[in-house]
Amino acid sequence: MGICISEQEGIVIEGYRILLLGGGGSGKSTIMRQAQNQYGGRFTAEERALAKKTMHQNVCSALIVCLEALGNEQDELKSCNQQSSTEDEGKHKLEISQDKSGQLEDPGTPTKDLRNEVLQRCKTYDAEGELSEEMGRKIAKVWRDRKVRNALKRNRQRIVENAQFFLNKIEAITAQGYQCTDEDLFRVRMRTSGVVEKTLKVCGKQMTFIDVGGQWHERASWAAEAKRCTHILFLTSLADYDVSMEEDRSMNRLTDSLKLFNAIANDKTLKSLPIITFFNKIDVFMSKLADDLSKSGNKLAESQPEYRNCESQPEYRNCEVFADYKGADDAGELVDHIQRQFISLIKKKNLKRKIYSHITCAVDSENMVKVLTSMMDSILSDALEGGGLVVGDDPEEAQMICKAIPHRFMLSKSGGTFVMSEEHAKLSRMASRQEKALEELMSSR
Ligand SMILES: Nc1nc2c(ncn2[C@@H]2O[C@H](COP(=O)(O)OP(=O)(O)O)[C@@H](O)[C@H]2O)c(=O)[nH]1
Ligand SMILES: [Mg+2]
Repeated sequence: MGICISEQEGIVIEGYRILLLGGGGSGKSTIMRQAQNQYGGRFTAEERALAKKTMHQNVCSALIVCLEALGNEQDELKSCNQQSSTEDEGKHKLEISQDKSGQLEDPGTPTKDLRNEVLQRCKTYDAEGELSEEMGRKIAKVWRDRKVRNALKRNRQRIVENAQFFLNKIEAITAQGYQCTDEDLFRVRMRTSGVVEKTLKVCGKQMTFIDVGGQWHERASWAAEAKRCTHILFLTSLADYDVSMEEDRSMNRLTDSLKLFNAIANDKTLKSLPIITFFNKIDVFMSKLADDLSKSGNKLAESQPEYRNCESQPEYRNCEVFADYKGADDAGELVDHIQRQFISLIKKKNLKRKIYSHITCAVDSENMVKVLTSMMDSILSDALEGGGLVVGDDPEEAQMICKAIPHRFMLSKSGGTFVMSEEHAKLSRMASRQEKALEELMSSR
């Protein structure tokens, strides 16, 4: 297929044009980089050099939040600990006072002076600079401090997800001559402004990915871009259930994403465009949830004494998306619920459109190879008829899991790909149709 005629306004579109939509930080640019890596060439030296500086900047922003918060958090902990038993009280008070005076708590724990020095350097970091090897060593020392790590954990809503990944190898990434790896490029947070296009050749076909900024002020340009596209790739971060919007702190990011999806999926002018949805950041979701569940109730106290008496319900229950949720504190059920909330928004009259859905981890190349291959096959084959059909990459396995747990939405163990089906009998027909379609596709290549 060389030319597509858009049904909207008779606009002639060359090849396939996939518009990436979703809130800021949902993973659009990362998916684009994964597609580039899979179907385009290797990342250039310039891209790697830019990523290195941005990586250092990510580290600095994370440390600013975490080191500044450390003092405040210790005050909060103090009041929390005041309610604890007399025996514990003494112990925790001692810990706090030792830290406040800047004394060494354990051998190897950095002094307050070193933390301040690192904080000052982070505050003066500018986009043109790089962190020196010496500063890398100092940061490493600060990062080894359990208090600093805990502060990062507690403030993760305000810190880019992968800061921890970079901090864990801070000495390597600040070493002279360090070259960014592919994984660094997937994990670095670079904010997109305006519209970025990348045209790749997939099985001899031209595929253009259009990446746009996800912040509110950037969204005005989306409608114009959508008119020139053949597919929408919508991204939601599963991990956003406890994160608020930068633009409006009272708005939860997952709720905003749901509203955005509603507007896009039911927009009259876009109704002919198939939608591919990626429920992304499954890795962050899983680790956040595990933390969230262990903190709530009293379970937490065993492993983290500072939370003793800080009893609370799991954070996800405060998110509007879970307002009617009656299920268990179970990752599979929760992800299932999120997907239902999104897919059920598609109005009946729009159900004829094709919807493809995947659970993804955009920083995991292995997962992305599978998901992107499946997505490209779906786009290229165009042979899968029937409204609301969602295709996984491993029908046999999905079938098996569906039989075992008769949910409407199923998570495939292999690639994290989602298969949607009313019941497994239908899924089985669907799977054999898919296999046939893929066979035809392969033989026509
Ligand atoms: N751990 C993890 N990080 C992710 C995932 N997807 C994206 N990220 C990170 O989230 C940050 C924001 O991603 P980005 O693609 O820039 O979001 P965009 O604003 O939608 O373009 C980057 O640091 C990415 O590396 C994921 O599935 N897992
Ligand atoms: Mg972006």
